Amino acid sequence: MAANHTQSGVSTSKNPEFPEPLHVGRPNIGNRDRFLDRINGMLDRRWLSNDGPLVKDFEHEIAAYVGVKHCISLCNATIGLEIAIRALGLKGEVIIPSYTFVATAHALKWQGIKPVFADIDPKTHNIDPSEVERHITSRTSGIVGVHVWGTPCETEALEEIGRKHKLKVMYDAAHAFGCSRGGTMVGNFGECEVYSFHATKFLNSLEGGAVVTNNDELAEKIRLMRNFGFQGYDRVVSLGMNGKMNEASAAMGLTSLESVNHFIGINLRNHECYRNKLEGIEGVTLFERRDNGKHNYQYVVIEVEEEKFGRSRDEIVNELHNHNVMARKYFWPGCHRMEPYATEDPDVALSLPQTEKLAKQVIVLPTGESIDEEIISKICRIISNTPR
Ligand code: T4K
Repeated sequence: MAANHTQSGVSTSKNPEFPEPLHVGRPNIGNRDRFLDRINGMLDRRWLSNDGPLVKDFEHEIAAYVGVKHCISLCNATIGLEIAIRALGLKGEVIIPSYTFVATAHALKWQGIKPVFADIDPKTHNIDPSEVERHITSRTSGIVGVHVWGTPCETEALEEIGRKHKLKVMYDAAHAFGCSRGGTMVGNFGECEVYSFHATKFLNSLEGGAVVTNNDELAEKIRLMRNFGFQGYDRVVSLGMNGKMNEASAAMGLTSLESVNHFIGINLRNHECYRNKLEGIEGVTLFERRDNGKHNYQYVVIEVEEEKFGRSRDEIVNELHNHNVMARKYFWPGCHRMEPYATEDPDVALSLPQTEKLAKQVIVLPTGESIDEEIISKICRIISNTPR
């Protein structure tokens, strides 16, 4: 047996159930021929970036799918967040959850803004609106909600707080393409929303992202900012950067978009299979959305209660890694325990009890096209047989 180091740094012996590692975030690939045709067209045209025809098509198709007026494609969601934050004029302090991928916090910090972490609702894993208000100060300029795992935030409550305190509200919708809150698709909430089309996301464009908004003025500002502020050939009318999506990414994005129903079907099948196989394992609960909106089922998330299961979350993760199942501990330990935030505000954990608790309980399991019932059965057996 070979020595192996897991995410937690614990050295264990490897006893792989699977010859190849099973990764969380394995990309779903649409129709290869359609993708390659698009790539060939791109090469024939010799138009590789800068608002090319594939990018224009992609933006049009995304906006139509979501039912939103504007889609501005970008090279990734982190840059998308930064541009949106800047275009909205956010400054000073902005309230966000700590239970998110660190990009949400970094995008603010990179723009010279202090992310202020509010606690989450353990039922939804999303920012708790009732926790937001107590973090508002005279320096607060906005709220960035994150639709964690694709579950939409409590948008009405957040936007009501925004109106009351004159704060701008926008969303990090990196996980939530194809999801809705009731009958409203994510993409239509707040001032704007930012999708990620990274390889690991439900809809992938290799790398990529987009800001979607129903606000004409904001859309125009963001379009300028993503292209150095250029309006026409020689006229620069604002500060800008290079946030453009390229044509190969748009080719992948368009191809993925043609397969969204197929991807949802596979993810849903896997989700239901995990639910069946995990049922009856005391102390291990599959996270389920409790509202009735559309969902992409991109993340299979379990919560481990050590007192009931008798083994810790980390022991399960180590055991899965031993068997080549590369489960992840998203979003452990929470942004507030990452740098530079931990050093800047060492006591902040005290105000985040739900975040602290959840970050120690969650495991994200593999799903997608490369997973089937037999694999899921084995994964659940490994979980259930984790040694004490
Ligand atoms: N906001 C939120 C809430 C986010 O979750 C994210 C990104 C962002 C903003 C920023 O979006 P982008 O700027 O990236 O568009 C991964 C992704 O890189 C990241 O996009 C994602 N969230 C995050 C949740 O997951 P890491 O650091 O865990 O990546 P890594 O390299 O460990 O890969 C994740 C897993 O995917 C591994 O198990 C391997 C597998 N994988 C990955 C790639 C790229 C594959 O099987 N094939 C691949 O091509 O961040």
